[in-house]
Amino acid sequence: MTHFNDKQPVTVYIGLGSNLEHPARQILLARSAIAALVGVDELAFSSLYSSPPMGPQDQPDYVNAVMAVTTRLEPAELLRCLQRIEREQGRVRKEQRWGARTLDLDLLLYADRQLEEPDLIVPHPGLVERAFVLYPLSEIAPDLQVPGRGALADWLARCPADGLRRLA
Ligand code: ROI
Repeated sequence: MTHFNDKQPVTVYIGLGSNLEHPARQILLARSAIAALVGVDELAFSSLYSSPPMGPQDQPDYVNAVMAVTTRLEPAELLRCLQRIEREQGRVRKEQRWGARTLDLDLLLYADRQLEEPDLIVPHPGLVERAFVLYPLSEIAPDLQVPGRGALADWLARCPADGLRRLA
């Protein structure tokens, strides 16, 4: 069953990351899969960025990007769709915390909502601290206010690029 809001579509930001099985290809495949979801429309897509791994260093560099969509899906339902896309692209949950993965899709922001469900915290807790999220997000939404956390631009100004590189 698909649950649509009765209201106007809302804007949502999704973080994409991959460091296995041709990461850039994984990110672009995921972009198409998200844009093809019923009740979801793509608004913007950042450049692709290469970033050194946060967490264990014995894994390849990541490719990261951020996508903006409008949707009528409720947060929990959008999350389920994103998790299905992760699985379809071969995501296997491994033993190691913060290990390599073919695809990671994070629900970063959902309209101006703040959610604290067991399986879904929005805004995403890492958003304001991670260069690989802040830089691509700022590229497509420079004037964003992060609910409960203030202006995105202020977080960006305090965040070193940390080896992040925008890919051609
Ligand atoms: N590191 C980088 N650079 N990019 C990611 O997307 C990313 N995702 C993760 C962990 C393992 C924490 N490290 C990451 O989940």
